[in-house]
Amino acid sequence: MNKLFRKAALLLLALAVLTGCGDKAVKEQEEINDEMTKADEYTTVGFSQLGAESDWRSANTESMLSAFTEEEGYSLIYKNGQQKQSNQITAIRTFIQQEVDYIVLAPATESGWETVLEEARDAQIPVILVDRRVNTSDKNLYSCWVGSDFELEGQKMSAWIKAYTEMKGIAPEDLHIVNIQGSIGSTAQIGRTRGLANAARENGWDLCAEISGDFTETKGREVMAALLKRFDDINVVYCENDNMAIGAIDAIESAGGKVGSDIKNGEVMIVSFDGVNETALEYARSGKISCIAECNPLHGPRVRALIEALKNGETPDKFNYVDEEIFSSVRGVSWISVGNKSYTVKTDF
Ligand code: GYE
Repeated sequence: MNKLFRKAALLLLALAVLTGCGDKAVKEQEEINDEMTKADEYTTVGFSQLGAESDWRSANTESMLSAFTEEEGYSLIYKNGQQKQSNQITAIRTFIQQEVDYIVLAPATESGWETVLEEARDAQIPVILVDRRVNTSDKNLYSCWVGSDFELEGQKMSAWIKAYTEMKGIAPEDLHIVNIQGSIGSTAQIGRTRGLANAARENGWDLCAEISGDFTETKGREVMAALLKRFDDINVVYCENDNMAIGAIDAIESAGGKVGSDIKNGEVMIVSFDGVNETALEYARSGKISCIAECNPLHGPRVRALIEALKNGETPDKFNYVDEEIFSSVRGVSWISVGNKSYTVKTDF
């Protein structure tokens, strides 16, 4: 039905254009023809990406763009929210007007989505969440979600810090940790922050500061420089993504400090999340970054599989978690455990 209306509207537009003249009219006519063919032949998906703040995000966008191709039977409308929820809300409203078949949302923060998701539901367009989540009280405002267990990532990292420092005989109260957080209110920040904060409380670590670096290298550098002025005993920097870790390392080195895992001899230990950026992986191989908790960005085919399931009338699982690893080239900790599960620390990455 929706498609019929759209076709009628497009035909009316086509008539209007045909009564015009010149190159512009011809071009517009071509675009309309194109849109009509696509609406008929392909499954249309509107994808609201939150921004382009990190290498993780670029890899995620790339994965989505290459999963939803015309060869696969899809016409993807991609909108970059430029880190602003208001842009994402506008994008979703545009998708609703365009009568897309599915909406995929990678939300910037968890709150503030009720109204627009209700609008999508009223228009009977299923919404699939990818990466971060929304915290609507009505979970039926979206069909399903796929992404990482961010708190588990934080717990794994904390378990690694605990195992490593215990092995080195460093007393818990001698760990002076700062957390350079991701964008406040995003699921990735909330989970990773909670993982560390709980571990700090349980182990008696000194968590000196938690401050956001918005997941960007520039802010990571700025925030670290400011922290170095405020505290003179920081020996662990927990960066909630690799881009901020790169910035923080730069700030520490520029201030004359040395990064590495030799805390007892004055090195500042850097740990981070993602494992996507090549420089960060190189730093992890050479020891500038002591440990990285992997966060997998390749969700395109996973989201496509969820949409395929919905198209076939199936009900996919509501929450779909991806498996992730932990990388470190620092010797001595070959596995860690969280709850009753253990994870091998990958040294070859
Ligand atoms: O870790 C970070 C990005 O939400 C998992 O967002 C994502 C996070 C990722 O900017 O690099």
